[in-house]
Amino acid sequence: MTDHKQRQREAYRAADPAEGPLTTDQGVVVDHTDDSLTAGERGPTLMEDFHFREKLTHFDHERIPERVVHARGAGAYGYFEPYESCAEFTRAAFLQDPSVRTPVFVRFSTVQGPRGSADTVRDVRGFATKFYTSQGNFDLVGNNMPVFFIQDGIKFPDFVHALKPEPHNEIPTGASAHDTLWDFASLQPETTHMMMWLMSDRAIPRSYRMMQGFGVHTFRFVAADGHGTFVKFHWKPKLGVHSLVWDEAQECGGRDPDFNRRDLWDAIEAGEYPEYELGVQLVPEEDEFAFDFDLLDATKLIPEERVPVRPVGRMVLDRNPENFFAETEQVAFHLGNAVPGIDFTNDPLLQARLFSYLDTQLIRLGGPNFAQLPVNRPVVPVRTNQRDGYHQTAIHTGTSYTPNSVGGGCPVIAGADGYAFSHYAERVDGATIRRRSPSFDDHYTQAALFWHSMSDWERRHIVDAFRFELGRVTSVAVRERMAGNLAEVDHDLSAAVAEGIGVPVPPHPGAQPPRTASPALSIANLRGDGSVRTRQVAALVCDGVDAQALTQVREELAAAGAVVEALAAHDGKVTGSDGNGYVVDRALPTVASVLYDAVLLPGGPVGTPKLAGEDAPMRFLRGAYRHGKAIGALGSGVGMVVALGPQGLRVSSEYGSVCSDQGVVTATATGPASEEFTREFLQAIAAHRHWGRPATRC
Ligand code: HDE
Repeated sequence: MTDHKQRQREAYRAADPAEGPLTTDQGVVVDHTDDSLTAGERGPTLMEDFHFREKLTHFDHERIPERVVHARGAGAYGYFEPYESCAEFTRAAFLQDPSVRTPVFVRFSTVQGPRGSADTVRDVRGFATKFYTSQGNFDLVGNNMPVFFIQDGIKFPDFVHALKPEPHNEIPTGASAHDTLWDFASLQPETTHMMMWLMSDRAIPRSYRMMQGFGVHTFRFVAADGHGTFVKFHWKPKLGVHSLVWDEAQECGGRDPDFNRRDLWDAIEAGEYPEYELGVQLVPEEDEFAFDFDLLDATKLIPEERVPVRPVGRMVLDRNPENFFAETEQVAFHLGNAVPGIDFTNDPLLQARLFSYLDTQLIRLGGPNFAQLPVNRPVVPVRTNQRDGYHQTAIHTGTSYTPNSVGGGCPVIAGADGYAFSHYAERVDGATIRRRSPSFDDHYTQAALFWHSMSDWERRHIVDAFRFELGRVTSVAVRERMAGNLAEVDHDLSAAVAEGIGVPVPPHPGAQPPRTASPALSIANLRGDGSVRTRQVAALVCDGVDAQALTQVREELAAAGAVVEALAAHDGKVTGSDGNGYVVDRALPTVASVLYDAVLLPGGPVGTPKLAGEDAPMRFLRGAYRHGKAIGALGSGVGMVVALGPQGLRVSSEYGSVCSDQGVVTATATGPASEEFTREFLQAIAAHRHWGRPATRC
């Protein structure tokens, strides 16, 4: 290579260096960037100000089209490592060797809202993982729910048009409670199963770190000997599955629209790396027809009790992106990014996605060269005959066709020796038809399975969610039709919903689906490792706070991994009962109880009675109580709990005794908290929410 070419390449690689003076895009150093070039101090701006024009032009073009769906997202880097070799089922390299870590990038998202919409809306969450494997990139583009709204991808534009804001006024943002979605759902019974999931607490996750992920479709593993096995992918979060309360989720949308994004970012910055276990459900090909549903139907799941989820590895997210746009926005997922050992099935939803993702990147990223963007680049060499196009950054040399002799035959074509991708040779024959398979017909059995698998409180939440959503639908016909669909799932469910939305209870359809349950579907059974790591605890303090109690409980909670913040009416410090100053982490007016998982009331004879008489702390406490969050009260802090007027809740009344009822842990003693208090409080926090709480008088 000539010196000139070498220098050019080096200059290219060194583009955007961190140090040195400001330049133009051409590398010309500029002496001024705050005033445009004008003819005289008050004169017209001159066309020859190339720096001004370049700066503005670039700025004008800073935005790219947001994703049609999943526009709102947050990403993180990490790694995946398998527990053991999966060679028996797949030759995918990243699933072979426990000592090999495969880098990953994950993007979590909501579906309906635009880029700037709130995080805590009722919606499905995207859970898309790019594995940078030694065989090229593998993308597992999943959701936090194991089924989908429709069975055939040709219906996706219809579904998304119905889900998106109404076309005339672009309302509602990020929400599903509107006429067009429910109109579609009521007319398209295949959505029923997914609608049950959408109305469940899964649709309002507490954190991206606390939700499951699912590949949804049935994929195919292919082993080195060529045999195939059907596979469904599952991610299970180490911290368990936890959700918000709907009322809280709505308030959160206003208090902190970035709630889930911030939570992910903060946890990674604090070294609390989110961790998920990858599991697979494996079905031998000979069992393809062993189920009472079709494995190719994405509105169905395989109950875990029927085919257990086999853990195969773990993923840890340990690095935040450096630049949101460059990485989280420009990442381009595609179902067709598959590696040898992982293949597709004839699921018609999956097949449609194989077209759509590549197509969407062309418009979103402005041309065919998006795989060259750093976040999309594989970690293995890329040798193609693809050339040119918008935003080409490679400087190709040599020939660009196969076969060639001029270029020495390069790049050569790999032989059939097993390391190249070769499509699974599935036998296919049939007439060309436009008709759904009758094996996709049953839309209610699994919706009923989901319903009957729920705990009492999950069922209550589902009924409330249907009442909320349909209660916002203006068309009575849609409300009635939807109640009719639900009657096919469970008549009691439809009656409870119908009553809430003011439509007649639909007639009993006669037969009902079996009342079977799959315990693995209930989040009541998915509590994770029971730890309180990263749970946010608000300690309400004021002058005169019991210094010993505050310091001790704070330290004990922190030792267990919880994050405790002291909140007071003002920033700065409060003076403790020992006369020392205690730092206030946040002023109460800047926060709200919805941003915390638990409340600590450390007591103190002077200040706490005053707190009980103030609006802001009591509002904070009332919110936490109403949303079922753990509350720990010591000494005079117990008085604040009593001031709420919880009817029938047991609180500690005897000096020194500890009482724990429905996640409210009280101890009337002053000074250091007992071991029993801390233990009970930690358990209450780990339980996440307490649903049986009696109402309060205020
Ligand atoms: Fe997507 N989907 N999808 N989807 N999807 C997109 O691709 C599409 C489906 C999912 O963080 C788009 O790059 C069709 C199921 C996630 O960047 C688009 C169909 C599941 C993400 C697209 C589906 C998903 C997307 C929009 C029906 C769960 C965000 C921007 C056949 C298994 C990825 C983009 C990210 C994004 C099309 C159905 C998950 C338009 C046509 C089922 C997590 O290509």
